[in-house]
Amino acid sequence: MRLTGSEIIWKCLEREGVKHVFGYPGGAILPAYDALKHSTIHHILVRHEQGATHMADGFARASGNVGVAIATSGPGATNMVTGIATAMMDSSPIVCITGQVGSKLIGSDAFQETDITGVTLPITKHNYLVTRADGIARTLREAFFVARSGRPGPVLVDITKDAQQGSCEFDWDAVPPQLPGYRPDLSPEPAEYAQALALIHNAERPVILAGHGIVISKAMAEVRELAERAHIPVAMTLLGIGALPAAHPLNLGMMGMHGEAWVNSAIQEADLLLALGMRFDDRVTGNLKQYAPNAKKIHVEIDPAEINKCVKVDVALVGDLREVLHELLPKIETCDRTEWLHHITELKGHSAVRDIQSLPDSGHLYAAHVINDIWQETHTGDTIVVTDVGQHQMWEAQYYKHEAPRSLVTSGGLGTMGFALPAAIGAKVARPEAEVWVVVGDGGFQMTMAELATIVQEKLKIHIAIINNGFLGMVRQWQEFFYEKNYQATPLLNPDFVRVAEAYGIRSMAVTKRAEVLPAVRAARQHDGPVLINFKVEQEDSVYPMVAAGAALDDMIRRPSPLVETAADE
Ligand SMILES: Cc1cc2nc3c(=O)[nH]c(=O)nc-3n(C[C@H](O)[C@H](O)[C@H](O)COP(=O)(O)OP(=O)(O)OC[C@H]3O[C@@H](n4cnc5c(N)ncnc54)[C@H](O)[C@@H]3O)c2cc1C
Ligand SMILES: Cc1ncc(C[n+]2csc(CCOP(=O)(O)OP(=O)(O)O)c2C)c(N)n1
Ligand SMILES: [Mg+2]
Repeated sequence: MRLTGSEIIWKCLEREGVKHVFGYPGGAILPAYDALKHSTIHHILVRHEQGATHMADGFARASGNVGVAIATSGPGATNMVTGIATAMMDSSPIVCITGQVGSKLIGSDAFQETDITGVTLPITKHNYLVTRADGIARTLREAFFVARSGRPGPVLVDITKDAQQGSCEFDWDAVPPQLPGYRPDLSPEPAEYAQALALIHNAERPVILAGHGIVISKAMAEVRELAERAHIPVAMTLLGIGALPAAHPLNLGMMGMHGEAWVNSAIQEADLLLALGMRFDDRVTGNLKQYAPNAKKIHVEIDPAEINKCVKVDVALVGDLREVLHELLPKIETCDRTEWLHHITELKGHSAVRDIQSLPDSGHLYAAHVINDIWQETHTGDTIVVTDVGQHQMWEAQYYKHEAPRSLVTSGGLGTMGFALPAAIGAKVARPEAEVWVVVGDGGFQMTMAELATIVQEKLKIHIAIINNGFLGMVRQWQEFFYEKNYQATPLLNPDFVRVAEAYGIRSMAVTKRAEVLPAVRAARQHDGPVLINFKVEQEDSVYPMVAAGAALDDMIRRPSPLVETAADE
């Protein structure tokens, strides 16, 4: 079949199972847009190319399938950079397709020419420049293969205008991926399994560190079986949340900078850390010199580059987590860890810090109340919470108890403000039957709020909860703790978010009191369309506990008592 390069692009996407793409047109990608009319694929017009990449990313995180974003050359492509870096840091599989100036013009500073493969080299898993129509099919097949296999990640395919306009024979089956140097299928040696088993069976105080890789490899059932069989408590990374249900008795909660105190203490006291699909981020370890000093470490990880990168380990099992656990599980013996589990329960008892929840209603509204009430109303259903970055993100992780994988979508590694609203659009497109809640700060919301128009144009029922504290709250917290309350550039003068939403035709309401939270959440759920709720919360609350940067993991700043309240009631 003879087709143009543009037609081949859409045919390839269809063959990859793509039903939706997120994009924004422009000169160098216009031939591809012209051929869209022949395709069954639904194109979602975004308001900024950063939004397209976060939508593709949110789509991927909510579904496990590859998300696709499309942009023109030059400014269209460079607007994608933040979204690509976000996906790269969190191993999210997206394919970004960009138009490029004609191949004969490359290097001439042609109109809207940017060397986007050069720009994105360090923030993509792989990228390509295609200059001929007959290179498009093979490249796109490889791009999808690379994005979704092994450790997933973003792949960018830059296609020149003449490659889109040219034509050639299209034969999908004739162009399988050819990547002889790419080895996503490593597996450990028998001796390494034996070492790991010996460490697990000899440990008295083991802790599983459960990471994002569990969700990526779909190893939830295997991890649960391992924990239950060997009676090992499980600590979650931010991106591992949902890998084991929050209500599971062995689930301790989140570790790290804003993790639960008893989790961090248990890690520091452990004699074995069993790290499953997590990469020892600095938010997770605290000071590396003082990290889990008495623990042997086993690292199960698909990417050899992660082994001994931050934490030196005793045994590394390099391979797909699910496959590795299939090998290990039959050999795991039941062990009695009653004493250790009892000790952790005691640690828990000593550090009851969730005081805001149990306080009588003082007239002040805390973010914790809002998150808790959203959780109470929505957690029994198929709900996806998409957060932005900042204090509200940490409160969500602490107060929303996630029972299912892919029910929390959040930017962990890059910590990209502006992620939530577009990522929620991607999540809703991926799983239209799910209830989608955006939990976003007043700062981050303003970074990508233009995508409200995309929500309306696509008729998506998304619930937006702005946790409005009038501050770039997380930065204010650092200024409070470490810069003598010198609040430079953190107080926000905000627009009236209710009227902003109304301007887009989105139903909206403001909430200032605790008693109003549940009714507002219920009203939003019942409304037939998107809803924005502006929750005006305590302005100078902080996230506790907190491990200061550079401090040991169990050296935590705790909530001062009695609770200090500062915001004036309106
Ligand atoms: C404001 C803020 C505060 C934060 N505070 C905390 C905090 O208190 N606690 C916390 O935990 N995080 C925190 N984070 C997030 C933190 O920065 C990291 O993003 C997070 O800890 C990473 O979790 P992870 O290692 O599980 O996931 P990733 O970074 O996604 O790593 C996943 C790992 O799994 C591997 N993998 C992928 N697929 C497979 C497979 N099939 N088999 C085996 N391995 C696989 C990958 O190679 C990778 O090494 C915070 C972020 C922000 C923005
Ligand atoms: C794009 C981007 N710029 C700057 C930062 C640094 N930063 C991290 S949290 C934060 C404050 C977020 O404020 P807001 O969105 O209001 O959320 P809050 O912390 O108040 O809940 C800032 C500025 C970032 N993470 N991302
Ligand atoms: Mg804020």
